[in-house]
Amino acid sequence: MTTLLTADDLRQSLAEDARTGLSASPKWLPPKYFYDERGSELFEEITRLPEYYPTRTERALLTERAQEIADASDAEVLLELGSGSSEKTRLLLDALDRTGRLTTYVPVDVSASALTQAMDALAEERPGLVLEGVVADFDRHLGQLPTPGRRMIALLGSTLGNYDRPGRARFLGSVAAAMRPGEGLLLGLDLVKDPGQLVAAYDDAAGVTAEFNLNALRVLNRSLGADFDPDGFRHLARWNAEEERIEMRLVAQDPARVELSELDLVIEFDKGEELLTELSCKFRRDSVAGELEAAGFRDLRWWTDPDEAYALVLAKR
Ligand code: AVJ
Repeated sequence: MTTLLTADDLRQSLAEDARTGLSASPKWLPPKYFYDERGSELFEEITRLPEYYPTRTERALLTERAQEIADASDAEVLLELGSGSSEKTRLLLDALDRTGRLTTYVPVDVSASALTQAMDALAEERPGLVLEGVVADFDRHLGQLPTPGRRMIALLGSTLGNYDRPGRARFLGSVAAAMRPGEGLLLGLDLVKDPGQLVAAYDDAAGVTAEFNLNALRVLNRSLGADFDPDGFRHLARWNAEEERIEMRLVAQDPARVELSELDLVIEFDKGEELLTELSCKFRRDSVAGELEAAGFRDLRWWTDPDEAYALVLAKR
């Protein structure tokens, strides 16, 4: 396993982002710090909720289309950004295996523990597969990722939706810059649909998403010596129709004063003040095609389920 991002680097970038975001108005935090051990568990739980259709829709699509995707990609290497538990990856690995060209799987994640777990399981299941895990932050290390053959780079789970439009242009531009001609980018994307269904997916009846959102405060408490009282905040998921995205926030139930001892920072919340913790942008075929082409991708292929809830897109560099 290669480490481009140590636990200390991650803490350092959390410190910088928390200082910037919590001092801003309105206040915000980037979602990548949700995924500590508890956060990753809660996210896995979210993917099994009845309201949260993206994971199971993506899995069904992959089950049906993995072979077409693998054939079209012509890849020798699957590099997966934000691989997490590498659960859906197996469908792609099986299909790539059947092309006879697959040699290597490169899972990339900010969580060393998630990577180790996923790689241990895969090593056992697939003795012939070379595993080159990389602990990295794909906002920083795209240019340093391994190229042990022609790659298909996968970003599944609609993770691209965490970026706003300018963020996506920057991200897709860096991905394109890190790729060789003929390599493929596979994106899983959640599509624009009925707002009621979208809000339900981010505000489930069992309250798991609320716990996931509030866990961000626990991460700050532990990593930065903060003293947030999670009980003093409420989970909010709102559909922003203009920007076509779900916005997750935490709302202060009362005025609050929070000390972040390791940042030497005190922040104040008014009653009702909101902290933006996550954007989850939803996509349309035409705008995705435009954004990919603008970033330097070509030969787009698009697969969707019968309800057009979710899409897989393969683009070539
Ligand atoms: C992993 C970022 C794609 O936006 O749907 C799920 C995270 N947040 N429920 C998403 C998430 C709340 C998820 N992504």
